[in-house]
Order: sequence, then structure tokens, then C-alpha cells
Amino acid sequence: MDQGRILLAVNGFNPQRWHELFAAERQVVLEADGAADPSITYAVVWRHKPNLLARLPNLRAIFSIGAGVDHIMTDPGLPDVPIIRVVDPNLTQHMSEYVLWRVLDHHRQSMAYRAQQSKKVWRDLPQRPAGDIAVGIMGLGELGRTAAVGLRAAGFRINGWSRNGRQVDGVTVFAGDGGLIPFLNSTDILVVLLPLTPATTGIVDYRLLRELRRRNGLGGAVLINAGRGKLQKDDDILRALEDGTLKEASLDVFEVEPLPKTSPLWSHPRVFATPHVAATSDANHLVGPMLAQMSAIERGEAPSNVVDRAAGY
Ligand code: NDP
Ligand code: OXD
Repeated sequence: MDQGRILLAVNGFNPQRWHELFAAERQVVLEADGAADPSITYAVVWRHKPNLLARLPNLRAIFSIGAGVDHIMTDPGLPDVPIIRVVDPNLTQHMSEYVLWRVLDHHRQSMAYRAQQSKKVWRDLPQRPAGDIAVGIMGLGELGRTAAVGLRAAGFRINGWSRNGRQVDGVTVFAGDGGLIPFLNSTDILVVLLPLTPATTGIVDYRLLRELRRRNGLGGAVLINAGRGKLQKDDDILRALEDGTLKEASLDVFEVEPLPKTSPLWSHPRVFATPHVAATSDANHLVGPMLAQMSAIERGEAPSNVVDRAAGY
């Protein structure tokens, strides 16, 4: 049977390596080459143009280049075919590293010691045991659950928040709307690993940050967001940093990306900012599994890692 062609519709980065690897196995069409092509059976996308996929009459599945699919779900002309997202050990490992790195960096007071170093100040700061600190992970999915394992091994206590409240070993799990405030009230360092959906948009606002635990001796609450920028309100984070609601923040994602040069978050002394790189999708790891899923679909098998459209992730 004719395999059909792959549409590679990518905005925001150069897809050359993806193109090379897909093209070694199947014919590939780049968006610019003309997308309204009945020979296209799969679309591999990152921030594709709205309504583009509606023009593909024989599309069998849409592959997200990332773990998040918010960039797909907002397309008003989304065809009714499976949307397959990235679940990949390499990406998961990178996210776990990012989370552990940022939690340890805040825990070991890296920002304060950097500030001291710049002034040649020799002064020790209070050292807290990791076991005194509760890290709360919003989103206990593929990434949140694995990040919890690394944090636990480093000695932290772990809380987690999800929709269904499924139990996770070594994690105190809180569920749904009713569990949110108790989760925040027992969390010192908040790690956000939620998907962006209508239910989670703007959830990390000033009111939410006020609910975090700020115990004497710990120096204040910390926010780490590696989920999506539109989960948070940048201005609320700045306000929380200014009035002591937050001590520090590590932000990998922002309401607007790239973060505008005018944003005060760039130069805030208690913000650590990275350009959406906590866990980058790597074509060398992801193209093989995507091709395997395409072959599985053609054999009549059900694809894995299919997005729940109603839930939006
Ligand atoms: P999953 O779909 O595996 O997990 C999502 C988790 O969020 C689940 O535990 C889910 O709950 C929970 N959740 C979703 N909506 C709600 C809600 N309304 N209330 C409470 N909990 C909710 O996603 P991943 O772990 O694979 O990825 C998470 C996100 O990380 C991605 O969507 C993406 O946006 C982001 N990401 C960022 C990267 C970066 O470089 N910065 C790289 C990769 C991903 P339940 O378990 O009940 O379903
Ligand atoms: C993703 C991302 O969703 O890189 O995978 O943001």
C-alpha cells in the first residue's frame, strides 16, 4: 500500500534535522510546498498555521513535536483524527534534570550566594535539611511523576496535584479543585508541570501564590514553572516577588515568548530565566518512534500517547 506523505509544519525553529530523518523513510512535504495535498496522511506539527490541517482530506493522525499539545488544540479547523503527543525517556530525563537543578539551586541559596560573591562577602547562610522542605508538583503526569522520583532521592518531601488524584509512590497526592488550596498550603517550593488547557490558563496568579507556605526560617516560597507560560500571570509573579509572597522564581516559560526585552523578569535579581529549554524535543530521539507509530497505524494497530480531546491534553 502507498505509504502516503508526511506534512512537516513547523514554526519557530528550523526543522532541517526532522526533515532529513523523516525523508530517509518517507516522502515529506514542507508547509511552504503546498499543504492542500490529498497524498498527505500524517502531519508532524509545532505551532502550525490555523486551519492548515483541515485542508488534508486523507489525514490519519497528527503528531505533536512536543509533549504539550496546546499549540494544536487551539486550531479551529482541527480534523477528527488521533493527536499523538511526545512521551519520550530522553525528554523526561531532561525535565527531571531541570526540576532537580532548579529545586537544589533555590534550596542551596544560589541566588543569595551569587549576590554575596559579587560583593566579596564571606558569610554563611542558614542551611536547612531537604527533608524539612515540601516540593509541590502541579501536574503529576509523565514529567511530574518522574521529577518526583529524583526529588525524593534528593531528600525532599513531595506533594502532587492532579485532576484524578491517582496515587504515586512517595508523593502526598491532592486532587482537583478541592485539593488545590490544601496542596498549596503545605508546599514550600511549587513546581508547575501542567498542560495548558482552558481549565489551567492563568492558574498561577497572585491569589494562588499567596496560598503557598511561607514558614519562618525558610526565607519564603519559591515558584518554578516549566509547563507553559500562559499558565502564569507574569505581572502577578513580579508583584509576589516584590511584596515577599515569593522569595525567588525559576521560569522556563512566559506569557509571551520570546520574553519581550522590556520585561522586568529579565533583570529581576531573584528570577532565573531560561528560554523554554527545560526539555527540548530532539529529532534524533523522536523521529524513529513517530515513524514506528505511522507503521503501526497502517497495520491497523491503535497508536499510543493519544491526546484526550475532551480534557485537552
Ligand atoms: P501529562 O499529560 O502526562 O500530565 C499532565 C498532568 O497535569 C496530569 O497529572 C494531569 O492530571 C494534570 N492536569 C491537567 N489538567 C489539570 C487540572 N485542570 N487540574 C489538575 N491537574 C491537571 O503531561 P506531561 O507530564 O507529559 O507534560 C506536562 C506539560 O509540560 C506539557 O503539557 C507541556 O506543556 C510542558 N512541557 C514543557 C517543556 C519545556 O521545555 N518547558 C517540555 C515538555 C513539556 P491527571 O493525572 O489527573 O490527568
Ligand atoms: C513540549 C515543549 O511541549 O518543548 O514538549 O514545550
